[in-house]
Amino acid sequence: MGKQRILSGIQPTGELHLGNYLGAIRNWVEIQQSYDSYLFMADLHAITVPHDPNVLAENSRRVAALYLACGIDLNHATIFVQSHVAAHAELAWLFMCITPLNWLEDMIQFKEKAVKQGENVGAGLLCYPVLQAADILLYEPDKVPVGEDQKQHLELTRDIAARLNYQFGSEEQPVLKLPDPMIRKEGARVMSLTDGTKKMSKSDPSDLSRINLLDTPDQIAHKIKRCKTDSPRGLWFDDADRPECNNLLTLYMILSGQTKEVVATECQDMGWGQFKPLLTETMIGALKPIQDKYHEIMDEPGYLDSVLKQGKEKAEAIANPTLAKVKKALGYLLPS
Ligand code: ATP
Ligand code: LTN
Repeated sequence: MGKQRILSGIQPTGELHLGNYLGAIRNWVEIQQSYDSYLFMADLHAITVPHDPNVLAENSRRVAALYLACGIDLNHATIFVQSHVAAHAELAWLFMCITPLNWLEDMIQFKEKAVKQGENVGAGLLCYPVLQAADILLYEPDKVPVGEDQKQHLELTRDIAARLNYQFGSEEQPVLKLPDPMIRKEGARVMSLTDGTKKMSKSDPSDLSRINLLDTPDQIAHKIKRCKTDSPRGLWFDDADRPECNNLLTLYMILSGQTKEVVATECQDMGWGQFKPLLTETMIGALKPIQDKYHEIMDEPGYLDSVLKQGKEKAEAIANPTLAKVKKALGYLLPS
């Protein structure tokens, strides 16, 4: 039996941050030896909110370079651009026609992002999870490693697959395979530096709310100096009244590679004045190898483009047959 397959993606909508790394990419890297991985830049999703056409292409390249810089190994993984594989948009349309509208109106991410858009909510934002379902089901993955915020979208993906199987397949011969989410507890929800109750996010208007993977040591030091803290003396985990404290300790724990018990003991009597420089140093040290590798990759002419060209071909070899299978089940006349 061959290796199990995983699939995941990130939108190239801005700078990748620690939440993307700890919630998603780091997990892909840790498990990659045991799986066949398909990782992409979700650039079709990136235009569901207003976007700047001058930076979209470059953002996709930057995200690809960061995947590699974070340790994704092309011996185990295929990296590609979502819009390079036309099957994503086509399958999304087919799914759109079997997905009840009220399933989409219930999506938390839609509700949150729609509020921010005011009057100008595009239909694409509502249909975002349908496209995501197409991204996933095209590759028939066993697991989909994502951060906690994507749980609901993965449930919807399974619901869409089950509905299609029920309507157009049979119990013995399901058309699509139902994938399992893979959500790691630790780092699955990195919180904003300016509000410990909100997730760290690319789309937060304040850059002070997040640590970007490419932030310079000075920027990191500045952001940690300014991040929100509280007044109790001593630092401890898991106190619902101290979300910022829990978030910063967790970041320190993961980035320093220490256990929770060791960090809890080390920091129990610390004040913020002592802890913040420690966290700053740890973060700068953890990000430096990623940043060095990133610049190396970006400086090598033609390298990234060849990775993405090969990625497109390998992705299409899996995606196109799945699309054809769905079209056949739906009764389409296939080209001869
Ligand atoms: P946006 O703000 O533009 O919606 P985002 O910062 O939430 O973007 P995505 O592209 O939506 O990032 O997410 C990419 C991956 O990173 C997903 O697997 C998601 O679960 C994970 N992720 C995003 N933010 C966090 C976070 N704060 N903590 C843990 N994982 C996260
Ligand atoms: N919606 C995801 C990005 C994404 C994705 C996917 C993740 C688009 N398509 C398929 C996993 C599998 C997000 O993280 N915001």
